[in-house]
Amino acid sequence: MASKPDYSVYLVTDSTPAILGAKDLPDVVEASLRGGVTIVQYRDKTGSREDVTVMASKLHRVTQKYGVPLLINDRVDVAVEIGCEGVHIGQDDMELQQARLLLGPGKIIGVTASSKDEALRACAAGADYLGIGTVYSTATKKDTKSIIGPSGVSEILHALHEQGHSSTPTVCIGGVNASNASTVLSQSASPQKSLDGIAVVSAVIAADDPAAASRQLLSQVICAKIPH
Ligand code: TZP
Ligand code: MG
Repeated sequence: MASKPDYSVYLVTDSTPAILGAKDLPDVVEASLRGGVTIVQYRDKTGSREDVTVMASKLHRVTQKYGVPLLINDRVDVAVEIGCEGVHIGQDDMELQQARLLLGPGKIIGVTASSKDEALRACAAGADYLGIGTVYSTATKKDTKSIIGPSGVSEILHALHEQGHSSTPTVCIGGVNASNASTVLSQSASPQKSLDGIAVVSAVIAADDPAAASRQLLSQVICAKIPH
């Protein structure tokens, strides 16, 4: 999987009954991949190391079938153990340089940023992409530090451009779904830099038909990327 990752529709998983329901996570992830999800982050805040490692391996087998990268949230050790494509770390997680050392070369390291400072610091430290948010308040993550709205995303994109980080890919996260994706993408864009994609949890994981939900999101991202 040496080609550049496609961040268009970035699925972040959630294994809690409130969002996943009684469904099987690998089945839901496979359906989302059939629908066109382009990158997957396995996020499990509560599972034991062993359980997370077992699930991560299952998910990796699924994502590999579709040639899509699998990233692990927080747990760099699990990513190292299963040999997946990378990790996503927040502001309170392991330092990026240490994650890079543990993962070795060629792996994807993404960082969450909710402000210009956080975004610029992550880029300076060598982040491969940024997850910008929280855009809208969401029941999926109740401890969000700040709700920045599309205008906050746009300010961060502008700062990235100004500081020479135009080429760092960005997705936004938080409350994004099929009914607001087009608006988020257009309103978040700064004149010189647009988002590369949208990151979603419940819009796909909680959907009755995750494949159809993913397809709908992908078509919105593709439409937003057409110059007009
Ligand atoms: N980080 C910021 S908001 C969020 C994460 C992981 C959850 C987004 O969930 P949803 O269901 O797409 O609003
Ligand atoms: Mg984290």
